[in-house]
Amino acid sequence: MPTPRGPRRDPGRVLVIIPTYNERENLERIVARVRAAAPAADVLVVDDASPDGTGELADRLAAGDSHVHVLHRSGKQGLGAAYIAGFRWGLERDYDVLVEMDADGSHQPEELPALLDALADADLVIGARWIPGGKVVNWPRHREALSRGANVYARLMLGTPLHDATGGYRAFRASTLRKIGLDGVDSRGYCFQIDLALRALQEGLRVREVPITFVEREHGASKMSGDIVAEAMWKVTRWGVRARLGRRPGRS
Ligand SMILES: Nc1nc2c(ncn2[C@@H]2O[C@H](COP(=O)(O)OP(=O)(O)O)[C@@H](O)[C@H]2O)c(=O)[nH]1
Ligand SMILES: [Mg+2]
Repeated sequence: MPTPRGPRRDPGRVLVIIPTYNERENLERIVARVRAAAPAADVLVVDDASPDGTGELADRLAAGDSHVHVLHRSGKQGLGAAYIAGFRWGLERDYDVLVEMDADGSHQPEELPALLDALADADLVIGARWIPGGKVVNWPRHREALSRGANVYARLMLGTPLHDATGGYRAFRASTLRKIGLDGVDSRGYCFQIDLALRALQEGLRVREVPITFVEREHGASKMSGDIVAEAMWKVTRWGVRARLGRRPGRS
């Protein structure tokens, strides 16, 4: 049986946003995989002036393919800020769906059609590792324990139904991003993902998790650090405490 290509239902115009910081060894392959898995989608690489030349490589890929675009930023400002800039770029150009995807191959483009299909009856779809059918490949034990633990903590503290609120493989309807508003979002790495999911839930939007297989990067190094983990723990705790005091959580 031939491999099905693209989503079963037409999701409208799709923009896959790929933030990059020193991903020269990964970029060409991930863009090619996205183009093969979802040929109708456009790609936006958001590069923070990577010293390794990722931005120039992105320009070369864009020059050879009208579906590929590049947004250059002046310096490393974090994953959350890169996504906000990418979302704004896409909303200004009237895309219907905005997808978050890492450059390092952890989020498999071949699973994108399943995320887009799930968006048919959801406003935000999160590719989830910690639900039945979800997996991680090549993750050290300590990383898995940290991610699972952080997600249990966030779920209990915030009272959400989510099992992978830190997951960064996501499809948003444009209307979802417009509704939650991007102006007040200042969270960075993992907290950025929790923050957006929480805002969507607070707006009464439909957030669905679909299982994915997350594959740890083979090339390059992770940019996440201890203070990004600490930010997530601290903010989740603060939001949870505020919610218990009857105030609206999710805002700084
Ligand atoms: N533009 C931009 N991209 C970033 C930044 N920090 C991380 N990224 C990208 O975000 C994605 C996820 O980062 P990664 O280091 O793989 O995080 P991990 O998977 O949690 O270890 C990768 O594509 C990174 O290149 C940043 O400050 N700016
Ligand atoms: Mg990664």
